[in-house]
Amino acid sequence: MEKFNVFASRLLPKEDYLCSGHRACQGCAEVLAMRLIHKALGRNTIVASATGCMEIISSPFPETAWNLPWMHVAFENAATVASGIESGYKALMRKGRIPQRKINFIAYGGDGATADIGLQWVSGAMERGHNMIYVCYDNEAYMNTGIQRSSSTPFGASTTTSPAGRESDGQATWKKNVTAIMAAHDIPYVATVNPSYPFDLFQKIRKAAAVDGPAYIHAYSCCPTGWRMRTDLAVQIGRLAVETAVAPLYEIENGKLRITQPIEKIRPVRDYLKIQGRFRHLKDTIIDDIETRLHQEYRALEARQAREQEEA
Ligand SMILES: Cc1ncc(C[n+]2csc(CCOP(=O)(O)OP(=O)(O)O)c2C)c(N)n1
Ligand SMILES: [Mg+2]
Repeated sequence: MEKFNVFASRLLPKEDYLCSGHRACQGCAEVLAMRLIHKALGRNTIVASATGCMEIISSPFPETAWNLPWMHVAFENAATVASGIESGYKALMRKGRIPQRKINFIAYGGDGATADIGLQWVSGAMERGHNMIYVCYDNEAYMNTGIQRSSSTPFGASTTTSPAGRESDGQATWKKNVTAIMAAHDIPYVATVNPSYPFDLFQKIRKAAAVDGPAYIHAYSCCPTGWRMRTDLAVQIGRLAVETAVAPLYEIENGKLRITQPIEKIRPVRDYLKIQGRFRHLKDTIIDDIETRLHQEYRALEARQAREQEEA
């Protein structure tokens, strides 16, 4: 994609199921990811959405931006509701009350809903083997309630509950690896996606919909409001996140890991951090620690991929 001048909107389906007129902030990558996901899934889709930015901006009563069956559920249990809808449809089809057909059952949660408050519910739905997709929109904080830190907030980021100042360098813990936790459930498909790589995203969502059983998708999504960055850099920062190994793109299909956007030479993480106000306070020594850790994590992904290719 670097080498070609691709106009993505010509190559992707025209239909939109999340329509214009919603109230997302300028430069919101979450809403872009969501729109692309629904282009990939098509019409036969039912959505259960946890509370969070994506629910708030798309369904202010009495309006809705959804052109699909869509249900707002409590913060923690979108996965449970989607799994119940899936089971209900399965029973109705088995009893011949409705015709057999392929329906995509999707649950959405932000990083707060997924990594913290709904973690056990997502785990339960994945473990029970429902034929559904759970998508976590990771904007790395509780954004719609005012930028509070979550366990998915990266080390060093300043948020309203991990503020940088004289006594603190921002978030003091390393980002929880929810993708790895979900992969540990041994489900058929797990992948990371990023709306700055629309074709990669598109293919992964199609795969997630095609597998028989649960799929987990972790969508890296920048939030210019919470990350204190320029809104016109939203797509660029997604590419920087991949090139600096902040958010590598990979999939784990039936237990086998494949890096879908391999990095030849990892870019300095400073290129990524310096355009975000939430990292403005970071000293060089802390940036070096962050970089060391990111490189270790990326090398571990490469090593796993190589080991599994050898075993195959
Ligand atoms: C049990 C419960 N606790 C807290 C809230 C208040 N609340 C609603 S949305 C939200 C933040 C959501 O954060 P996240 O899941 O990361 O989604 P984002 O807004 O960042 O997209 C909070 C704390 C709630 N609705 N229910
Ligand atoms: Mg969030």
